[in-house]
Formats: sequence, C-alpha cells, structure tokens
Amino acid sequence: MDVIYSDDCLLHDPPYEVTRGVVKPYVESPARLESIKKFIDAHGEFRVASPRDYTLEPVLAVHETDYIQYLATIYRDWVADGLPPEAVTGEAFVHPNIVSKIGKDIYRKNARLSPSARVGLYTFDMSVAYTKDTWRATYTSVQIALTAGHELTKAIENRKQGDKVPSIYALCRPPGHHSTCNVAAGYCFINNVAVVTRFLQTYSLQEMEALHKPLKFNDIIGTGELNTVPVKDPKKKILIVDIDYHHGNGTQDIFWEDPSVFYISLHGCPDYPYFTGSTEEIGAGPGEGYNVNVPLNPATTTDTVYLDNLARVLEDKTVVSFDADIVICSMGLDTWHEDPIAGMKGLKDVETYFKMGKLLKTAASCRGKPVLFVQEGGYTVEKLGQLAGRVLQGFLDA
Ligand code: SP5
Ligand code: ZN
Repeated sequence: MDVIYSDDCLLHDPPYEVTRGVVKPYVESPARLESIKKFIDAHGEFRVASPRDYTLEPVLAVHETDYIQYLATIYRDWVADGLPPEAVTGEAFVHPNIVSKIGKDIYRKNARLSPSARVGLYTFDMSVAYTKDTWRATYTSVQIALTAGHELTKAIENRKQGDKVPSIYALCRPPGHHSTCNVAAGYCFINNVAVVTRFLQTYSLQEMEALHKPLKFNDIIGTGELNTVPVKDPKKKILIVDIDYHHGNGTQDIFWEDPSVFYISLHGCPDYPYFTGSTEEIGAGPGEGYNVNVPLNPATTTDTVYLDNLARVLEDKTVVSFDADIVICSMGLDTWHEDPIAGMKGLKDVETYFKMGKLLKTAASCRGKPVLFVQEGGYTVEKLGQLAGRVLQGFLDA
C-alpha cells in the first residue's frame, strides 16, 4: 500500500492547549505522526511517497475564501499586534446568542478590527492553537490527502481484472474532520477528507494530472484576494466512514444537504464536540437520509460492541444500495481504551483494529470498492503505529 507522508506535517507544534480550564501540553503532537511513520517504515507492505502540490483550488471548493485567508495570516497579524508569539488561541467566541440580532455582515465587519476577534469568528474551542508554521503544516496536510486522491484515481483507472482492490493511506496532520467550511475546531483547520472527497468527485484524472506541480508551500500572505472556484457537479458517489472516537461534525456539516456523499460516524457520546452526533441528525433536503450517526457509550463499549456496530452500519441496506464508487475512511485511533483524551473503556484488543480494516473490505457496502484512508485523531503516541498498521493490514489481508 502506498503511504503519502511529509516531514512538513511535523512543523505544527503548539506548546499548549486549554482543556476544561487546565493548560496542558498540546495533545495533537508531531510525535503521533512519527510513531505511525516508524511502523510504516518497518513493514515491507507499505511504500512511502511525498506529496505533490494541487494548489488551493480544490481547497476553495470546500472552504470559504475568507477563512483560508485567515488561516494563512492570523499568526502574522497576532504577533504584529503584540500578542504572545508562542501560540494564537481564542479568547471570545462568536456564540450564536450574542450576535443573532445584528446579523452576519455586521459582526463579521466588527471582527475584522482585531486578531482576537478574528480568532473568535473562525474558531470553535480552546484545543485549537495556531503557531508560526501551522499554515505550512496544514497546507501540506491537505496536499497529502489530494496526492493520495490522485494516486487512488490512477490506480482505479488502470485497474485490470484480477488486480487487488486499490487502497492508499494519507498519513497527515493536522487532522480535519472537526473543521467546517469556515471554522477550525478540535485540532483541525482544513477538512482534509471533505476536500479530497470533492476532488475525487469533480476532477477527472486528466485534470488532476494537469493541476499538480512539485510541492511548493503556498504562503498566500500578501497575494491579495484568493479566487473563489466555481461549483462543479459531483460525478462519483463517496461513502465516508469516520471511525475517529469523536463525532466528525465538520464533515457532517459540509455534506449535510448532499446526496452524493454518504457520511457515517461511530463516536463516543456524550463527549466533545458535544452539540452534534445524535441519531436524529440524518441530513436535510436532498441529503436527507445520507447521514448516519452511531453514538456509543464510552463506558460500556467493548471490542465486540464496537465491531458489531461497525458491521451493522456497513451492512445496512441504505448504505449498500447507495453503492459508493469510493470509500474514504476518516481513520482516528482515539477509540483505544488508554487514549488520554478519549477512548472506549472496553476497546482493549489491538486485533479489533485489524478487524475494522477487514470490514472496510468485506462488508456489503464496501466490497470491491477502492478505499482511501486519511489519518485523523489518536493520542496514545507509543501505540499509534501499531493501531494504524493493524487497520491497514486488516484491509490488505482480507
Ligand atoms: C481530531 C480529534 O481527535 N480531535 C479531538 C479534539 C478534542 N478536544 C477536546 C478534548 C476534550 C477532552 N475531553 C475529555 C473527556 C474524557 N472522556
Ligand atoms: Zn478524535
């Protein structure tokens, strides 16, 4: 299996976060990625390659231009304002009940006046911190997902009868599934899975070939307005299976009204991000019925309970009849019982991860379908290589 990876993802290294009133070392650390990379390097079935650059065009098909400008400039503006250079963090957040009467145009204009206000406009919580190199790592992270999307498309188009099912792993950080089109949340800035979903749906192989160039970090500071990109019709159906411990509120939000993307999430409940993730959330308009949440009680979820739920949802007839062209796995590894910020109490067997990978190949909704694995959360640093590796090996083995 090809694995797309870059050392530039290690550059994002905030000193701290605030969790429940306590200042702690930033949990989403570069060491996480190094642990996984070590496992990948030690196992012959994986081949590591570097990302290419697909520009910001596919990113702007998902995220608001203002938001991307913000990600690229906030650190500079914060420091220029005399604020602490260690990290940018939120102070006041734009709670809906504070601004409901004055309307979006006015509060957005007000927020432009200070960096702190901009952080509050575009950030959900206090586990988000921006440093000098956050934009660079974030840019690289999404280019890793896009490179993986391009490689997978090549493998799909060149697939001959008898060839094994195409699969690839985007080994990236920062993760993405909490970020919406204009909000950073839960260590996530750009929604890597959402961007590569749209890329796979709307770019032909020829367009992918024409777009890419050697990776050159796009420091868009000072280049003025970014172009907004025209909306293109989705030509492929994507099934997203989010196995991160946390609900992928961002991915759900982005595809809420979209019947071409089926979003499934298994997650601990009640827990962060708190306001989303119930079974009632099924999508809306044409997207109604294309969003399935499986909240699980972290205190009572065991290896068997987890696998039974994953199997059940992947065998569900609405998911099977959706008949996806491609499956994307939002691969969080924070379900592990020892995870410092998450974890299902009874999920204790590493072989459960092998079985998760296997299900992504054998379940009726996934059988024969190409799979793109994209790294999300997971914080038991020393264990992560093994957990990631077993998911991928479970897929390869089945
Ligand atoms: C990508 C990802 O996994 N993001 C997670 C962000 C979580 N940030 C808030 C952490 C809150 C810690 N809650 C402790 C609950 C213990 N059950
Ligand atoms: Zn998570």
